[in-house]
Amino acid sequence: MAENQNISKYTAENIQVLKGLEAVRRRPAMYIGDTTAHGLHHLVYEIVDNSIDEAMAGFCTKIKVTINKDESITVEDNGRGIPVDRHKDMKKSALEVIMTVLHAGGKFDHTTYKVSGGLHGVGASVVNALSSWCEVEVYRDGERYYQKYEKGFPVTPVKKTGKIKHSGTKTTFMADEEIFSKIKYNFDILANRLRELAFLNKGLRIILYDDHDGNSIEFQFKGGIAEFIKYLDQSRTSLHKPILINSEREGIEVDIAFEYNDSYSDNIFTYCNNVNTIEGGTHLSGFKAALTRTLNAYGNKNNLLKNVQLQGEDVREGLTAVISVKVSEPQFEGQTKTKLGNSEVRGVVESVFNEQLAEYLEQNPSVARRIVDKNMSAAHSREAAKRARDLTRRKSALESSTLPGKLADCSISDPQQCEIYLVEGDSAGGSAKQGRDRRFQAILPLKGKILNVEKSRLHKILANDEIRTIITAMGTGVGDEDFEYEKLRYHKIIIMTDADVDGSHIRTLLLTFFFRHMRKLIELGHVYIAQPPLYKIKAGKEELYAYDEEEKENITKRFSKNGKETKLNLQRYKGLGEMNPDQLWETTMNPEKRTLLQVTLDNAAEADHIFSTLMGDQVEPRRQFIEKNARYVRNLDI
Ligand code: 0RA
Repeated sequence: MAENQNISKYTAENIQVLKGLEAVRRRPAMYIGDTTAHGLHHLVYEIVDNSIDEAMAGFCTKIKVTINKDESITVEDNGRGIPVDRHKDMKKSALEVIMTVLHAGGKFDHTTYKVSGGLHGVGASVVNALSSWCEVEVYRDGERYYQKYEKGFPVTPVKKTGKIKHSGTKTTFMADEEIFSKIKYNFDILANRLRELAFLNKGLRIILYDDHDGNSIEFQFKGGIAEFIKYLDQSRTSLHKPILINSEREGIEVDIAFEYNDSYSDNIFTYCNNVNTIEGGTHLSGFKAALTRTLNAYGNKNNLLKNVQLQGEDVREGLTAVISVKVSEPQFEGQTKTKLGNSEVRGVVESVFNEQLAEYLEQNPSVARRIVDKNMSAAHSREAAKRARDLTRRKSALESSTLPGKLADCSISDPQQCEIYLVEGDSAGGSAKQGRDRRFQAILPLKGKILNVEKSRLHKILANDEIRTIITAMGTGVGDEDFEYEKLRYHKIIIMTDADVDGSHIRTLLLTFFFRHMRKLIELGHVYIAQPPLYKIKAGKEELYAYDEEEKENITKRFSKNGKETKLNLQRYKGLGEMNPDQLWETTMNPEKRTLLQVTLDNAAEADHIFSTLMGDQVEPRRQFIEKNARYVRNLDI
């Protein structure tokens, strides 16, 4: 009804607006990815990105995000304020155009902003279209301006509402419950992205406030990505202070910070215009090429290499690096549109990094020495591993072509239809084997503790039987060069452990392994966590399962109201082994009934921080982390 009235009011030049908003509401996933929690949080990032653009242009120093009690979101900045003057072509205010016309933000106008963030770059109009209501206040030239919208349509004109001394923009929106399955924001998810943005935009103050409980957090990093490196390596022992490289060339701004630590992981995070380019791209390849070349050149010149040629993997062992480039017309490619495609960026990053790293090494010989020593130790270990492999080549070739004996494989061979359960313990493994649908479900029981991969080099990890079994079952191989996604044998990898401390430890060990050595499987959404029930409740003849405390409470309440004659019998499952094969199938494995928790990787830097803290050597950061995140750790979902 309301929309029809709007149509009759609309003139020819507004047809464009109508079409745009309709398209967004009809196919929201095209614009924000999906309409689950992921898409919901994306709305906040879209609005924040506009304020970040204003900060990158040098006019905004502070952004405040508020989760309001009614689950609306307010984003306020102290920039210049969105212009409110009349837009020549559109015959209405610039504010209204930005809020209602698809792609009308500054992003398509390079005269306004040289670079602009945002992955989708869809802007405020998309958030507006997907909101039941939205209000914008603009503070500009001493005046306050206000406009309100519903489902993207203006319901008031742009009005003056009083005088104000400072400038800025304040947007409040209420995500539309007709579009989103659940409207509930997660403080930690928002905090993690805002922290990342604060690291990437040196000096910018970003505040997150939750009006439900007064919880708040403020980020401001005067050291920018150098502080990002310290944060990432908080639980690792670094070999030197972060090295910083910064330059602008051919209109491309390059910012690099890195340090070596005594671990074996290779941790490079790349960004273009504040977007985390998970799949890498030209900035990453320029960086890698320059790192290998410059360290070899320095080592040779100073006789530190002794006939060894450092390989890429040698110079990346124990490296934590953040690469951030700002480009005016970024091209995002790849499976998840997070691979930087601009070819000119490769050369710029490579030459800037070559020159400045060489200069740094010349000027800091003791740090340079420590770095090359670390590289050499990695090279020696790689060569030793290769000799060992060559010696046993015939044996391992045989091994890798046969599937592990304890794997109960499925009969279907199309990986898309197949799933594998990694099950804790032989007894639960036995029940799973009996209970499964053997056509498409494979079972791999795992015995004892899995090796903590956070503390070992790849060749040692590969010497571990349990890990080798997992790799062989997956079919993909591991490592930088040897991982072959196309050979993945199961498209669902389901971790099924007991709901106790040991189970959660094993789950974390497995997740750490996938995160460090088969990250793509997580990135592409192949890794899941099974959700076995916590309780069985017998009410008279009925048998019910409760998967969390809340569900247990609800069920018990319902039956105690039903009348006194129903007898309740509550059984708490301590381990998977307490369920017989039928029960395990019914509650946890039957695709028609089970719920699986998909492991997602929204924020790779935060996931690294979590894993290195949980699995690393240093006790104090781990203790603090677990104390602060007791609830989170129990349901670790990175
Ligand atoms: C001046 C010019 C333009 C944008 C802004 C200020 C501005 C926009 C936003 C959005 C959130 N906060 C903001 N602060 C300032 C350019 C407008 C255009 O080119 O269409």
